[in-house]
Amino acid sequence: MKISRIELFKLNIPLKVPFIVSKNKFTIKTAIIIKIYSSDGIIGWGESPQLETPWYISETIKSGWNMLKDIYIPRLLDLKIEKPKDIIDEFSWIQGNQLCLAAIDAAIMDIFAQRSNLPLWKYINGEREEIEAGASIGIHETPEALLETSFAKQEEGYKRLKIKIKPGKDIEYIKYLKKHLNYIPIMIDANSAYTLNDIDLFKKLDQFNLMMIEQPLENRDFVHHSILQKNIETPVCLDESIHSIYDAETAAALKSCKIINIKPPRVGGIQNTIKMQTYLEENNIPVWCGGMLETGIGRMFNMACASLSNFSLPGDMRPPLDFLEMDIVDNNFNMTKDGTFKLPDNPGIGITINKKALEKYTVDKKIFSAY
Ligand code: OSB
Ligand code: MG
Repeated sequence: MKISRIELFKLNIPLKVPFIVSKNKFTIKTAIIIKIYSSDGIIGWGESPQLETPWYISETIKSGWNMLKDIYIPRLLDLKIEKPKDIIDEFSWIQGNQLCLAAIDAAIMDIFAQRSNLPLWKYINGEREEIEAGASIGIHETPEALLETSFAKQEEGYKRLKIKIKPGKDIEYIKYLKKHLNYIPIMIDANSAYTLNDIDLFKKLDQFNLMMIEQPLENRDFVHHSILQKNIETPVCLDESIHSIYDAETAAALKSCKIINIKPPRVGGIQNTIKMQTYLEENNIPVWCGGMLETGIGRMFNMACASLSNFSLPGDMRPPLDFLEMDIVDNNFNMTKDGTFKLPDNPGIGITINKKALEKYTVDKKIFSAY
């Protein structure tokens, strides 16, 4: 198979309400959407959920656009693709830029699943048709405001809440939530806002029986995370620290965490996700699927990955219309009252693009042709 045409769309979609985390405030969702046409007439879609600034990962919407345009796409148009792994091998010399690779990997996997006439989750040997949903909740002005949002999410049926924290908006907020929300499991996410000097705070948080603490310390700081994990009961979960299988191996060897959040884009796509989740399963580290406020395209790929065997904890799965002004797909991500989503049965990733919405939110577009 060769690729005959590629279209890139740079998107800006306003969020319904700002999403605030320790190091950033989101008001718009940025992303690069890729549409790949195979020489045998199949179309695959992918999303690169690039952020505006490099606070979470070193890539940005601008760097991603340039990398795709100048480095990835010219090579892709020259490539003969027999199997999905050819993509991984072709780009294995590139450092970083996993979000770019993830979009290409997604579109290629979409094409190969369609060629096999299988829904993507079955094509990758996913084991569950129903995905358990958790909600990620941003930092609020007051504990009362946080409770109001959290209560609403609990009532919608989510399986767990992930509460963003930062210094000064941590233990008091969690204490207040735990007092008023007594049955939904709660975890917290610090996005690297703390250091080992805060170890007493983390010891105190043990009393709340949190499901886990996500990325308390600096990105790449495997040693300090390991010291922290030895000193607290609550499982540490790594997010930003894990970019590749080598990072997962480091975390396992140093016992830096007990759980890992795999975001398929952050690790370079579905094929790398499969490899990582299997390695972690063999090492008794369960995983769950994180999100980057994706559109329906990226969200559907995440859900397909969440069907894999080691994704045994609820992931960040708020449906796109819960946070985006409008989605660019027509699929309704209808969550059941008990907090699950059913994966689609149609071949490939199973989305229907809303062309009008895609056009409306596109701020830049580029077309590449092989001939
Ligand atoms: O730390 O998990 C994070 C969004 C962008 C970047 C980092 C993170 C997040 C989220 C959003 O928490 C979760 C979601 O997509 O629902
Ligand atoms: Mg996180």
